[in-house]
Amino acid sequence: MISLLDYGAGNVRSLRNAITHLGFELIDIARPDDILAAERLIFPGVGAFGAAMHRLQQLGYVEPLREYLAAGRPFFGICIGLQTLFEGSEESPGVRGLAVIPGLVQRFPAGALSVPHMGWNGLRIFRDTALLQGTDSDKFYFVHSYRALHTSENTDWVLSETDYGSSFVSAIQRGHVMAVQFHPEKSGPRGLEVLRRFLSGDADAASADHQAVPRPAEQAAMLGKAASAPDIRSDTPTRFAKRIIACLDVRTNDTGDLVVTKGDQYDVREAGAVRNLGKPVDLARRYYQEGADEITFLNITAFRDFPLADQPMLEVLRRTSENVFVPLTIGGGIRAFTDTEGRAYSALDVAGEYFRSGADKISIGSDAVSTVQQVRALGSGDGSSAIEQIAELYGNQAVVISVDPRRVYVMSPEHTERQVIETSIPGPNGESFCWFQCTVKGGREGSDVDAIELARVCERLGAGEILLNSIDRDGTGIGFDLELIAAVRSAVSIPVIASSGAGIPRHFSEVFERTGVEAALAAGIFHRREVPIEEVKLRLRADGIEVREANDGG
Ligand code: 1PR
Repeated sequence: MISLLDYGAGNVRSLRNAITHLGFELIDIARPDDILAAERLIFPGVGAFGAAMHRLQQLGYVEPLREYLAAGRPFFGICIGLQTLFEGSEESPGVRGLAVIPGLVQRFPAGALSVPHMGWNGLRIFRDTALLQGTDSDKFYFVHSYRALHTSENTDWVLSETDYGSSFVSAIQRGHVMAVQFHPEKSGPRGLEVLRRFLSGDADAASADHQAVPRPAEQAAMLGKAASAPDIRSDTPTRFAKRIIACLDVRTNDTGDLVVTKGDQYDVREAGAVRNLGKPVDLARRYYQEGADEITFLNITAFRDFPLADQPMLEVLRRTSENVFVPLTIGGGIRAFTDTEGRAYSALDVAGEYFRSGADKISIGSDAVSTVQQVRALGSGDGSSAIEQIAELYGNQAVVISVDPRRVYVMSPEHTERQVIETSIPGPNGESFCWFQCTVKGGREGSDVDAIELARVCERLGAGEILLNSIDRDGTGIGFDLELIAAVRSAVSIPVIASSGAGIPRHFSEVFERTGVEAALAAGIFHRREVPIEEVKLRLRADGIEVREANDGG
């Protein structure tokens, strides 16, 4: 029996699904006594370090947890569940962690690499353990802005490090107490196997220097003692992979079925009818098996109706998360709403329902444009926007901004106040300058906001990633709009997903080589089976671009 310590923030549904999928039964910790009564305890920390510790304090869980850990009983922490084992974190100064492991968790420094560290990376394994045995060449899904560092004082705990700029602690184990910075429940079959080893007890006794967690006195002594040399297995740096994302534009067709559709420059109708390219749950499952690193659903007509009334869409998410174990993003209609009976819902209510149904990230389109217009008028954010509220509660990494820009050509930069680029693709009247106008409601309306301003402001408000479409390129198959993508990529330090226009595998290499984006997304070529995901990854690998093995799907 597995006990789950879920304090109700973020998407724990995937972890529940993963545990059930692996054939284990699960009970929830509902009161402090349940912790000491647990046989095996799993702690998927979610959200910010301080919020997690406050919640544990409020619930009276801190002392029983410390006691459980001090007794060296089976424990598995995930992400913040690893970080809270340390003494504290720069994320929440003054908040004490569980302090089982010496050291402070620190933010990734600003620099060439985007923060959060979001995507698939490897493990450099230090000790021979059953938990991570044979995973040297595998990749796992990480998403975090803070990380624990390996020091001489905590070296006895460190199982593996991962490199992102510099190296950080990606897994720890001492006796039956273990934790990982990555998300095994989002890391495909390889991640599920790591989870299974904990759940089954196979990982318990396998550490070469298998020891119980030290009692506080021993711990104090240990803090002062010289570090023992780690049993280093490899000194090859781990390599962060570029992500390939399959996107499913979903809407109800004219006969009332929820279908995956695909537009040409956002027009999804052919001979008057909505194109039907398949069923959302089946297609998502297929892309998981074919090696997609992430799946995105866009509810493309959600701007018309109240999205929480759209139960089939929520059902799609619930069913997909039962057997798709890579990150899921959902977009469409995330904004405040008043229903026909006058009941008001906040964007947080809408997002919360998506997270509870299995989404790891939500994507905000039209509402981001009005937010930027408001911020312009006010001079700064006032905490009331969907972006700020969702990022505050669920973390920046959970908020993606979906941008739907189209080119607006001008004769010279003086002809507009927007951020203009000089373009190598001249306009209809020979113009050699353009700006990228953000549209709303699925490209139906323009705005006075340009894509660069939008990306910058949303990053400031707390967004964790930009999904950058292009109406000009959508469905054309002629390649990504490299000028647009390079301009937005260089304007922000959060990850950017290039989208729209992929036609052949080489387009993916090109967008990574020429713009430095972290991920590339495609729809049409995958839906029509013109280019399998595996072929894209083979091309990328041949061009020297790091990717996760395409056949890792399960
Ligand atoms: O504005 O918050 O309700 O969100 C609506 C979301 O729906 C936005 O993310 C918007 O991009 C999306 N959307 C709205 N209408 C359409 C449409 O196509 N009529 N789809 C639409 C956007 C673009 C990509 C597409 C890529 C790759 N689709 O998702 O998958 O362009 O396509 P390709 O590889 O075939 O070229 P809100």
